Amino acid sequence: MRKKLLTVALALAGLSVQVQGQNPNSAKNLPTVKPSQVWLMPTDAKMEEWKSLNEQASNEDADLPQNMWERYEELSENPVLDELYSGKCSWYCGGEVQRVTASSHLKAQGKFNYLPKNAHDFDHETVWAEGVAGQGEGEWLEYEFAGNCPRVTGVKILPGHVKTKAAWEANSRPKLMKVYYLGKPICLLELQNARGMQVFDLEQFGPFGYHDANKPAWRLRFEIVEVYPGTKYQDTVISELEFDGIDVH
Ligand SMILES: [Ca+2]
Repeated sequence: MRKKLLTVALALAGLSVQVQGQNPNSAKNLPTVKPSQVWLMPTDAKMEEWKSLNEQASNEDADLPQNMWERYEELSENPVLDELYSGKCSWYCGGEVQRVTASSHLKAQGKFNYLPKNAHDFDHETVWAEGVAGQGEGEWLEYEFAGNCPRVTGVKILPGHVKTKAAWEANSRPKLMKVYYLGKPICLLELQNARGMQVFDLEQFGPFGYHDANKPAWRLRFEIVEVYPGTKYQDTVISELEFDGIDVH
């Protein structure tokens, strides 16, 4: 009798192992989300031109000739520049990220650092780069929000080192990222191999957060699952990872 019970117990244990083998947490079983929009960076030449005009336009004493203003406005219409530098209304009018952390980061080199906060500083030239050997699969960026923070429904990512075309090609960029909410994997983001801002709508899984001061802080994690390899370095880089959402305005 005891032997029979043991056999049943082992059979049940075997079944349990099999069920775990089909764990919904494994990457294959998660829903995949493609970008709803991809906004390409301006060419390097246009970016240099915009930067020069932007500097002149920002100088209060400057009196930019009409044709230069028009050119500045024309270049500023690039959706990535508009998103990062126009100061237009967005989720950030009420939303705020409390902290950005990462599993690792590349050591500073000269005047350049690769800290996680660089992925959320609204500057396309500063970047987070993971700091482990190889392409950084399994490394992650994590964002912490306060309980009263407006809720999040989407993510905008500038993958790779977008500062210049050369930097973008030389470094690796994420191809597949696993999103975790409250520590649980919820979906995979399938990024294009494109030097531009990639917009992911995640309403179907959210909204994330509470918009309630009585609730605790919460986190979203983005883990590198697969990469598009760089031609020169094995460092996987993210220039920006920002949010969109509700409860603002
Ligand atoms: Ca940045």
